[in-house]
Amino acid sequence: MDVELVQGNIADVEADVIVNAANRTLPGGGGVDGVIHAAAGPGLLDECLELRKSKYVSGLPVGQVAVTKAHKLKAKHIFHTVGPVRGKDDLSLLKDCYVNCLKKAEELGAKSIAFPAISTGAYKVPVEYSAKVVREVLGDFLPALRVKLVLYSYADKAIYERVFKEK
Ligand code: AR6
Repeated sequence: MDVELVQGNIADVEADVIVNAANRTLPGGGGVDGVIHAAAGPGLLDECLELRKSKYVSGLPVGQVAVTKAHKLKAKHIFHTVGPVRGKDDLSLLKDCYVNCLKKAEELGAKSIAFPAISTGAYKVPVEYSAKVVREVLGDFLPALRVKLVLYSYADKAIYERVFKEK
């Protein structure tokens, strides 16, 4: 398993797949979603709105993944996944986000994938909880691809490092 913890802006990370922490209606938003849409350009929003009309009329379900082109990002695909909202959704669905993205990446023949810490911003899931979920998924899944876990702050990266060392 090839896993790397990275501190930085996910839109600057090199990977075949960049994962977006989206919302159910796919129109873009703040946080990672805003940064990815800004870097990918307006074509991404058009594609997301089209997907919503054609495939996700009642919204992308929590834990599922929608695939778009990367537009102006250097990646091959952007995966849009919706994490659970703390206090509203079943938090075990966070695992589904990671598992479904990894499965889809393998299906598409991607060699690398970059994840943000899904749900740990606007959706208020603690970073420590997220790190434990990701550690478990990567332990179970043994992905053949290179996984980059992108944390926006050094403090969040330190939490991931600590949880990953507890293995
Ligand atoms: N690169 C990497 N990580 C980042 C970046 C970045 N450029 N910017 C923020 N983070 P969030 P969520 C971290 O809120 O909790 C949007 O409006 C951030 O510090 O992006 O799943 C969507 O449209 C946090 O640790 O995603 C949805 O409505 C993590 O990324 C909603 O927010 C996730 O924060 C999704 O909320």
